[in-house]
Amino acid sequence: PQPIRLSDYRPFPFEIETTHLSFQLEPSATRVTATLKVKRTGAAGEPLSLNGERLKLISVAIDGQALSANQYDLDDERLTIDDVPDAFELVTQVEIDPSANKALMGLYMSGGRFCTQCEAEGFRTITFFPDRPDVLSRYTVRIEADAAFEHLLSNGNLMDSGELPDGRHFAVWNDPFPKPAYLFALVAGRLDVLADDFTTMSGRTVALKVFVDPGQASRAAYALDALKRSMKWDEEAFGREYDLDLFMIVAVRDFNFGAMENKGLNIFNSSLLLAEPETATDFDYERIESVVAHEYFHNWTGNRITCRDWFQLCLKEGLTVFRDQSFSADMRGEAVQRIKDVKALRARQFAEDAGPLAHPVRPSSYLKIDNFYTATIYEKGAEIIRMLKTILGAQAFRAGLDLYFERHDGEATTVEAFIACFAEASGRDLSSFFSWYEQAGTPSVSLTHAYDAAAQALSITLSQKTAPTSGQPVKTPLPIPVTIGLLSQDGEPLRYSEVVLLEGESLTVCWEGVAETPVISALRGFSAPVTLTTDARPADAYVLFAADPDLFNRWEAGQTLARGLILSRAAGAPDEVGEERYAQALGQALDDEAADPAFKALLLALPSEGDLALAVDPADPAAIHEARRLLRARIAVHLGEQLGRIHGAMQSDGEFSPDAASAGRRALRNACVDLLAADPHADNVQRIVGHFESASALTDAMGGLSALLAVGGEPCETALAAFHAKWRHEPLVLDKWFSVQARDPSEGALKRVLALTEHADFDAGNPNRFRALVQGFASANPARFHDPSGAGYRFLADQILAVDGFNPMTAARLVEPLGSWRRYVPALGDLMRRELERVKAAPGLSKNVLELAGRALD
Ligand code: BAL
Ligand code: ZN
Repeated sequence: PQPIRLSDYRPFPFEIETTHLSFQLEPSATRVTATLKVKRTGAAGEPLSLNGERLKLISVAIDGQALSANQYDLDDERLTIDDVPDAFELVTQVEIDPSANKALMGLYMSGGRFCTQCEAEGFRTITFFPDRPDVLSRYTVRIEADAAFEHLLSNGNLMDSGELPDGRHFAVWNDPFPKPAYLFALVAGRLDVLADDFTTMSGRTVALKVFVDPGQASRAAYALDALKRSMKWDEEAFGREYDLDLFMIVAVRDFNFGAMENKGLNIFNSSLLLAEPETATDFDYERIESVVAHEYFHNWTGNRITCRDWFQLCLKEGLTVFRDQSFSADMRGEAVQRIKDVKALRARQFAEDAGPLAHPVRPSSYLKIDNFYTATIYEKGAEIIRMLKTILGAQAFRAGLDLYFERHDGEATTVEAFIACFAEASGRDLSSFFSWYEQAGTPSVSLTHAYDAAAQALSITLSQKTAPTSGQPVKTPLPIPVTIGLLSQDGEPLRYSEVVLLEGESLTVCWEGVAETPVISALRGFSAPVTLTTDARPADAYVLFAADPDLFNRWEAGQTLARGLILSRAAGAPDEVGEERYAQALGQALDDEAADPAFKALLLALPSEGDLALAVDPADPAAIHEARRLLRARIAVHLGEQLGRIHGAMQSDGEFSPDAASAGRRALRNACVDLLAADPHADNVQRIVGHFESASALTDAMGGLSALLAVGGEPCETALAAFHAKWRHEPLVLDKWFSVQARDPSEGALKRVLALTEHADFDAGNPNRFRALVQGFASANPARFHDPSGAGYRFLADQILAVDGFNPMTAARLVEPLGSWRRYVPALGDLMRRELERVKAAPGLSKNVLELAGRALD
């Protein structure tokens, strides 16, 4: 297949002023009639070429005249009409089979209901249309179905509805805002609704409706509350007001994405919408809050202003992630949120950047755009926006964003146009900043310093380097904001934070009046998505760990110390004195009465095995796992009594509340349980069993179950069986039962995972269940995925091939764990590569998997 290239972009030569869709819904034979008002905007003589896949064409007519088959060309991907007037009405009628659609793109059935997912290119499986984001049209949608499909929903405002003969009914929707086809949505079925309203800053009342499976309305209350908070926050933080009279959200169980921002009708994976204390963890509550916000925020950053082409995906995604991260920071505390965001960035994006699937935030070619809904586009895209704010300052940043909203509202635009608004509003030349969008790879920044006590002068030298990535052998220096502060050896502030902008390959700054030998706290708040090495002494990290007023860097100092200790041990040079000192410092940090429990919980978690593997070349997952296990055991022994005490002190919450403070207490008590499992003597096991058995919130039940898996044996098997018996009819909770076993690093986990694929409750057709088991194992269980026999790799390759047959998007997301084969010791890397080769050679492979497997092997 031929790649699509950014450099080949051409505007569509027609405008579609209005789009009228009429749906006659039947699960296996839905009729779709599309009436398009078309006007030529390009050169005379250009044919009209529409996307269309898996459509059974019934008829096509121009201005009321039916076309015969020799008047158009039809292939598997397009309908092309050579000879069309300059302005005309096109009517096509097609038949589609939603019940056979297991790819979950376009119109499909989930739980007996009709629903859609059109981003990026699903609309072309519904009707013939220019399915590209720069063709904006005003939609009217008429839906007709059996009355058993009680709610008939689409974008915009409800214009009409009523009964029809033969037990059928209809609804007509109109969306006054021009939109690209990827934002189209339709839902039809029996649903319960939780309703409320919101008064906007200009005093308009917006009706809010959340639709869920019958009987589940109470589980939507938190999402609805998060929606109202998001609407208010976007008015206050960015001056953005909602624009329709109605905002709807629908939860569906079978969904490839987390959620989708369709205009006025967001569709959510039910795992990111439904929450009650017994059936959702605190992590779920956090995710629901942030994803509800994310999809709502898209109304301005994505919908009102959309992307000219799919290469500009980060224009809406990076910016919207930045907005949802800012919202979450305001809701839940800046430092804790930042640490969580950076952990996720390192786990997913740094790993992507370090392997053959590395790509720029704005890529320049692709086979399937579905493959670019990546951590790089989303999370690194958000980091770029964050750096822009850091470099320009909050005021100029806001002015640039206001200009962007004002200038481009109603348009499909580009990253260049976006950056131009900030350059204009701030008066700064941002041309070098643009390289952040075009250059893949994580820059390495090194910091060295010299202190002259007599002159009380400190000089700091920063330098940068980015390793070559696939297709980009030569890298240019990037503008990197490095926020730096100074502490005294006693941990007192010597100098407050200052942003140093490293623009060339290296830069030296000299600071006068530094009264004593400083401890340097650099890259505060993780001011840029880079890896930092410094010439600091280990003792400095202990000063930062104990006292840095920048809480991100306080946490980071602990991670740096732990990383060093684990990697030394993995390399065969354990530092037992250092490990004791670290455990002791951790104990002191836990005693800090002023610190937030959520922050302490983060301190207790050692760097992940994935994070550690990124720091060595080649990585030996077994050695890393063992070294990390031993450090955890040492901490558990050293702090055992203290951990038990904290666990006890964090117990009583009274009535459950999902707020950040209550969640922080639960996070800390579960972090204690997690560590105590590393020293499984009888008292600790008893405490963990008690924790699991007395859990009323799912966070505690999952924390207990995970710890019991680490302990193993009879208490573990009893707990797994009890959990399954209790929750086997609750799909979202049962997903977690699969996931916790997939992530269990104990020996024997691979055998358990293989057996679970045969379990009656396993369903590869449901992305949530499939990802819980297969992605949980491949991405979150390095110790067992990298089994020296290669059985873990074989399992993953088998699963990719099985699922690719019907859901290529979900299959392709699993290529990455094998794709990183070059980073591992050859004995493992060779086995990984061979499985990738087997996948790539399989007959009938989708373009999605072919593209990623191909890139991984290049
Ligand atoms: N646009 C796809 C889902 C999301 O990022 O919101
Ligand atoms: Zn998004």
